[in-house]
Amino acid sequence: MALKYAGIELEHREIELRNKPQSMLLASPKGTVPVLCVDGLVLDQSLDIMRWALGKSDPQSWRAVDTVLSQAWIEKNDGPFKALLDQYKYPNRYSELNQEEILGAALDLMLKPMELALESHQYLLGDKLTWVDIAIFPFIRQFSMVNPREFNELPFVLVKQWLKQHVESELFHSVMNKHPVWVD
Ligand SMILES: N[C@@H](CCC(=O)N[C@@H](CS)C(=O)NCC(=O)O)C(=O)O
Repeated sequence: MALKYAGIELEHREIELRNKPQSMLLASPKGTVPVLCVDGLVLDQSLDIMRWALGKSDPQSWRAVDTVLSQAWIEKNDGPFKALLDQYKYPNRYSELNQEEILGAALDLMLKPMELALESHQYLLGDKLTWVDIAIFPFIRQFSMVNPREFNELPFVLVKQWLKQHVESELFHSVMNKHPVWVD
């Protein structure tokens, strides 16, 4: 989304995680997506790719607010919330864990604080959309899709509204089309 927003033209190589092409592993042996190869650089962390793209162009000032608070949201999302999301998404891999406790922990950690933040402003950091909303909403979308009925019954009206806005955005739709799988 950040690359599209910044108007970066790129060659998109869709890969199969089960069958990673050699060219990808040569560029980035860590073997995760996304990977951006540009200007002789290999960026293989989503946030680095976002930062690079916004450094090139940031027409609606997604970076206007870049504070300790932004870092705190991102660290909480990418660390403990991502771990809980995986446990909630793949209960078979974590059969020793209690699903209700995982859900409760995820709500306390992320959804409740988000609802509180959205009570005082439209976006996570204020009344302006920032890169933090864009970096976090795909995780909340995944969370909402694990058990949509359970998610719909949660008392977080504002988080649901916020999520809906992002999922229905033109920008999100414009990057969600399918690509043929790249073969070296
Ligand atoms: N912190 C990395 C995480 C990247 C990551 O773990 N990507 C997953 C897919 S969402 C992946 O490529 N996993 C490798 C695999 O499943 O083989 C980032 O934000 O770029």
